[in-house]
Amino acid sequence: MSEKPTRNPLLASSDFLFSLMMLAVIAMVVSIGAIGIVSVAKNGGSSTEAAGSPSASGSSTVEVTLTEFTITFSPAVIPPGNVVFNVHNAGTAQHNLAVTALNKRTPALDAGAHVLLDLGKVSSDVNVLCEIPGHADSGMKATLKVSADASATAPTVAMITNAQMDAAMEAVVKRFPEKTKGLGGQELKPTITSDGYKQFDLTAKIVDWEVEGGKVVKGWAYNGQIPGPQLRANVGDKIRIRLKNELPESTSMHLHGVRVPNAMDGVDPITQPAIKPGETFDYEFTATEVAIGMYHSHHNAQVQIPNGLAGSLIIGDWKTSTMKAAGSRLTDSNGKVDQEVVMVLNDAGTIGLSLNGKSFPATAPYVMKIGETMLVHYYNEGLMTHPMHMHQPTGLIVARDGKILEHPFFADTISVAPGERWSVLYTAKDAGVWAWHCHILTHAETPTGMKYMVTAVIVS
Ligand SMILES: [Cu+2]
Repeated sequence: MSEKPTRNPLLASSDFLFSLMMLAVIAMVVSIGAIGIVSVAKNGGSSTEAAGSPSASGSSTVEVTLTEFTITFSPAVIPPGNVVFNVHNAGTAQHNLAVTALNKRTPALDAGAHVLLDLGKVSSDVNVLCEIPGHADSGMKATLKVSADASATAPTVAMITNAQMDAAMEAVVKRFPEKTKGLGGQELKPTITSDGYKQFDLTAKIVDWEVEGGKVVKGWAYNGQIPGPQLRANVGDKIRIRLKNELPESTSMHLHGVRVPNAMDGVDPITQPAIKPGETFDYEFTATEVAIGMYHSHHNAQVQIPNGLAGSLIIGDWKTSTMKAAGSRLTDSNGKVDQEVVMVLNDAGTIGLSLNGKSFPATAPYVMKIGETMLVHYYNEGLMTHPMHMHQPTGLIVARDGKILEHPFFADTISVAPGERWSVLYTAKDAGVWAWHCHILTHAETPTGMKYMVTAVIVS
């Protein structure tokens, strides 16, 4: 049941002050740590002997990216000296990285894993490979050039032939839309309680979440879904969201963009105590205004939200209000909204770059007929801005953060910053399969094909 201990406002504010003091202490510790790292790097550099090239001294950090089945370096050429590999498995299968001549290797890395591999001092070319059986023969071997006249800005050279690249790109598109286990953002019907509430029961728990085919991560989910279930209500409804915490750590839930009493704002330890593992908390309020609301964690949120603890709470009839706001601007439309879609953007945590918890080719395609209009609510639950671009048709932006714009405007690329919601009407005009993606290119494309924040609109 609901936990609503009487709060001493003084105690609450002293808790708050204590939190601020702790933040200041943490900030100091972090900056001291950073100074330590810088001095270590300098020491490492000063011990380098670069025969014949007194200027080519120092430490090199090389980004090493593993995919199926290539290994790429950035930079591709380095000067002699101490070398640290920052190894990232950007593929979907397990890989490792080995420098057999130096007897150095990483453990087998799951998809998405990052690990540092310190090679020590290096004076000649470094041969690397993946030791997972069959992977080196499929292309996962490469050579890092070590040259006294290397510049730190040497461009990345992809260790992949043009034919391999084309084949990989075609293969990934053929997988779309890839079937994966788990579908986020499904509408959750409320229970009508005897005391007149629309009650939504949510349980926060860590689950196995398949981001794309074969890539299963530990997702932090509401009711096993990423994003969490879609909650819908009307102005005037009494709403109760009963949150049970089955996570290994405390949580709380903020109702972002929804007008609620302060005690229901979900910001522990200010407006409520943290919901500890095993505990349940009731968020109760009467919906007084329409909203394109988010519900998401407000506790260790930089981890809990990107890992999956976020969903949508929509109050009101947005199909009608947005079409009214469009006025006569959508000249090719049949005059009504045919489908309403929430698209949750994410870029961090265990889920990573994704649309509604999935990475291309496992993202969901959308289907429209010419003359139909789709209302899209973009939600950004990530850590960076994403310029979302549908190849066609041009979008009419009608609302921001659940407020109808006085002057809706057309745009084909709409930047959605963290925390923002933008509501956009798209009327289908031309048949075809139209790409729809984030326009930060590294969020949409790789040397082995389209990936991450990409889907398509199929118009007929
Ligand atoms: Cu992006």
